[in-house]
Amino acid sequence: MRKVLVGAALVAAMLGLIAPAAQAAKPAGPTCTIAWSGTATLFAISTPTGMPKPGTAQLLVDGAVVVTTATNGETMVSNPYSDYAVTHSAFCRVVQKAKVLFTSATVTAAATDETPPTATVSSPTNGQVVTQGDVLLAGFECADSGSGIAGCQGQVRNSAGTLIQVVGNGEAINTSNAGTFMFIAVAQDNAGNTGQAAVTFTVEAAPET
Ligand SMILES: [Ca+2]
Repeated sequence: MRKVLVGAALVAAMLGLIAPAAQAAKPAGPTCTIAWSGTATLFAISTPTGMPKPGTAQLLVDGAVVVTTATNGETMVSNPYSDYAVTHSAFCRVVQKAKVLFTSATVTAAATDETPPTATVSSPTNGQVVTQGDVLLAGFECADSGSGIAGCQGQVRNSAGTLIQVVGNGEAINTSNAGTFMFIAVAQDNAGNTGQAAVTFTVEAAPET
């Protein structure tokens, strides 16, 4: 009986010792999380909870540190990642005095470009009138801030919309036939998005001699 009491007392004493220790668990260490936005190829780090000072949350893309500054609770976004041809990997980590305290899970994804390219036409000008046989050079260009331009084509279409000539920038537009035409610059980026710009021009019949 005495031993049992001693044992119970010991258990109670142990609980008394253990319980305060469990309640005083270490505060959550610094963490960072990472997400892939998908459309703009952005990575973000958010809320390194309890981040000590001095310390920084770092974002690494394809093994290279691309963001090194963060304060507690700050969201960090990398520069748009421009290589759309490969799958990228990224993770974040919290570093304090050159020691890595926390490393997040790695996220892998392919960059996507959902922004269409732009096209502009400088020649012909909209509404321009030329005479049959005149020299009329095509002037147009395409631009894309995401995956880059894959194609940039000048198209001459008749009033019914039928394609009658494909021309490159600086090349001559066929003016041998009278009529009203559309000139369309068609841009395509490396992600398959397209954009275009169109003008109309008229070829008047040459005066009879
Ligand atoms: Ca684009």
